[in-house]
Amino acid sequence: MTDFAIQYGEHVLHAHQDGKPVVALESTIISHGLPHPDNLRVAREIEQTVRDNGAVPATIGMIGGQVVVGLDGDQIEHLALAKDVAKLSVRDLAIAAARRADGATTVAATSAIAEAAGIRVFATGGLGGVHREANLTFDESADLTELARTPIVVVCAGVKSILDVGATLERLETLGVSVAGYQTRRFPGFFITDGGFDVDWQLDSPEQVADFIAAREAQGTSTGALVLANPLPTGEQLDPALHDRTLASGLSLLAEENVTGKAVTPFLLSHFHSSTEGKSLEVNIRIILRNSALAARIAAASGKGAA
Ligand code: PSU
Ligand code: MN
Repeated sequence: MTDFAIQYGEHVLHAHQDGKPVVALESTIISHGLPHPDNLRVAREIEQTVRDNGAVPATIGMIGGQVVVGLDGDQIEHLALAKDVAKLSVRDLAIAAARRADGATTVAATSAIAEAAGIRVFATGGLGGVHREANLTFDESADLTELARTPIVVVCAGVKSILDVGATLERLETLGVSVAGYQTRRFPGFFITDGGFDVDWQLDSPEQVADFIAAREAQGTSTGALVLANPLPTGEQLDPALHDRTLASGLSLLAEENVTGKAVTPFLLSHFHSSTEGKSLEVNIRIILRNSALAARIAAASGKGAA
């Protein structure tokens, strides 16, 4: 009989024992969000950035049906380079385990696993959300519903601009997910600094975010996550005109090639990376590294990265 319980990497076990802060990291970004071979290099840089900012990285994924919190170097390399890595949302986790699959976890699955592992802070690039024309396709990422029931802090650059940002913000409100800008009231659009919408709250320091975590626990009134939106400085964003052109061509290709379901996000990201001559990739990498650094500082400030 296989033991399906969550396995922990040694560095994460040690962090738990020593009471060191831990930051959860997802693996879908690595296997499906970034092109080979940059993805492996970036996965390592993300972990190093977390360490440089005072926390222990726990990259989460599935190896041979086993959920691992704190993949080791070889396991990360495997998920980055292997061809048959499944994209796992929460609903896929147990099926993939039964199939002894290798899989990369989305924001939804990573959040659920991190919460089960007592990790309070999670860094990613951009959330999934409500897709454009979702009124016809019903395509809304399970990231949103999972964040409604998982008390974790997700540091991200808003939602990907390939989505309907306004509709996603509305859904986050309905679902009771807390949303705050980091040092801003403008909600970012991932590749671009300003996604076109205000948010109600702004948090200004890792200590303020740590206070949010303490207050939510003390109040006991919310089961939802905090989406902490950390925009790129305008000088580092993807040129908005290039962004809009690329998005338009990506959306028509999507329709032409009839891409649907969980293939949509990887398809559009890869279209961006190939048709901007690597510019969007550079921006994507900067986003992830900045979010990882901030998440590490939050985990350190809260002293509750590991419960
Ligand atoms: N953000 C990125 N790159 C990605 C993703 C987000 O910068 O690859 C992934 C995340 O894992 C997110 C998922 O949870 O895309 C959302 O996919 P979907 O829209 O199919 O739920
Ligand atoms: Mn979807």
